[in-house]
Amino acid sequence: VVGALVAGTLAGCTPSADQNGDAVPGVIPAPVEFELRADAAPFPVTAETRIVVVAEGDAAVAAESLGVAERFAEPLRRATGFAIPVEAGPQGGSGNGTGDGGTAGPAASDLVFVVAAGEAPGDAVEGYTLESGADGVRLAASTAEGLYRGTQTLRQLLPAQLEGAGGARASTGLDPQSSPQAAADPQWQVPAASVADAPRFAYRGAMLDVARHFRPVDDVLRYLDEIALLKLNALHLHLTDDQGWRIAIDAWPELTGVGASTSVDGDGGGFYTKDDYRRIVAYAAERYITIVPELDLPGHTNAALSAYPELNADGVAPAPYEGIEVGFSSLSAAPERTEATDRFLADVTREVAELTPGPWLHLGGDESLATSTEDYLDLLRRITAAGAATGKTVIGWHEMGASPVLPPGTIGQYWSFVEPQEGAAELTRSFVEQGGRVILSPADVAYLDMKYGDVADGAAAEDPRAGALGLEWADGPTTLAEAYGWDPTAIVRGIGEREILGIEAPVWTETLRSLDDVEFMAFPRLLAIAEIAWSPAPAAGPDGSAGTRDLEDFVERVATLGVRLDAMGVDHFRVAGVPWR
Ligand code: TNX
Repeated sequence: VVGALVAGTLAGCTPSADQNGDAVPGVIPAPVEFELRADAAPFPVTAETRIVVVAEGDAAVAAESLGVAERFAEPLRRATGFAIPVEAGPQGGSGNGTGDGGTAGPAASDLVFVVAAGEAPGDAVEGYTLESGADGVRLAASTAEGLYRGTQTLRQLLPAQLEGAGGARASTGLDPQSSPQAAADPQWQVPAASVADAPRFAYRGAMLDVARHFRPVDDVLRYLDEIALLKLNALHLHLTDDQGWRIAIDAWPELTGVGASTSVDGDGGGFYTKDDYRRIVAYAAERYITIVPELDLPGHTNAALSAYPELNADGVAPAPYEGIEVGFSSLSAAPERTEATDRFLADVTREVAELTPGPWLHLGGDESLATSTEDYLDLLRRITAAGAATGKTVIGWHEMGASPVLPPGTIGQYWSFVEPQEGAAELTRSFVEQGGRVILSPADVAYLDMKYGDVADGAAAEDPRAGALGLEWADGPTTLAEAYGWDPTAIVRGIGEREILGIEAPVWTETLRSLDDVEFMAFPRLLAIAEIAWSPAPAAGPDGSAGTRDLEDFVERVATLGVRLDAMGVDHFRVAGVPWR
């Protein structure tokens, strides 16, 4: 039987071809255990197919699980034309399984979604198991969240045409994009497979800088859809910077009245009303993604300073800023500004925290180069205290580790290089020494706004954006292989598996004017970061040395997922070294 497996566990899950020579699906991020049985009959999706949801526990869990099933069913209905009803199974608990018209027990033609204690490997909140074959599909998890993550694997096992016109993109209600693949008539089937999966790190994030260039709500919703496919569970919104303040604050209306009018290069302003932000939070929650709002303080504050003279050391509001320099602006630590500054800090942190159901509030702390160390530490103390007073756990860029009085549990976000630059390692360890943990975003591998280092080939060579978009300060351009080839536990001495809350890939938008630009920079490199965040560490070498990931296997799966990105209408750079189809 072993010989019949075309793919084994992570180390050997090389995609292969079925009897027709068609590529079988590869899944990104790679599951912990993944077997595809090419010789076994697949599960056919037909007009009879139902999704039967069997949820143990209270009615809320059942309702939530039905919601997850509905979100999976919608694009499948649209793409196949089949009814695909979602029904509560015998233990569904919502009354659907009894009386006349009650749901019959699961049949071989059904997708059965189970949510019950003990179903996920290790009972992990986000874990799931998946069994598929001719006698049905069984997707099981311990929570609705785990079920949702599992549906993203199931989605990747179905033909890419699932995502085409009328597919997942259309479920956002945003202009659906057709694709060349949408025309073809695919085999609606799930290959025979066994999957057991759970994430390596609890926090798997993407960051979008909506301050340098504002992105409207619909663009953020699209990006949420895209990162959900990769099982990311956090979207960090960089809401404020020198070039714009993008979130309405009732107590300080000119933050957006004045501070949201500009962006880099004068490309127009914009901001989120509180209802806009609530819409983003709700859409993210349906995908089990936590919104992490960032108010970048005390530096990166020209937009706020331009709106309120009383926040400035000299009492004079500066002009709006449309350049891309950093490190020139700061709140003031002067005694005569204390009252206004502390009122500002209390109001902005409270109002944003009130809008945010997630546990985190990111308060920046980076590149505060316009203050003395003494003033910086004084401001940090007041900023983090204001943040903690909201009840949220504070996150800060690693510079915030300079503060010896961080609120309990404060999380540090590391943005130096794979080889830590001056002081970054010490600053990062300070968070752990004070009881917190660390999010890793090493800029030379995880900053998706760095120019592509991959030499383009074929048609890609003619894509002028590869040379034009992005910055280069983080040790030059970054290749897909570099984004994939780093080990989170080997960055900062003393920061190992237990100290790492997770991994995040930021997109800064100084040079990025549209969602297409953002997507182009993020894809495919975000696939690499998502896999590092979710998939197990590669097995150590026989001599105990750190293992390396299988780049060849990865790029094959990137090529497979590329067809899906096309169908979703997600712009991406066809980097050299990937056998794009
Ligand atoms: C550094 S990383 C910044 C941002 C820039 C980015 C550009 C960090 C905490 N600060 O202000 O946008 O580089 O790559």
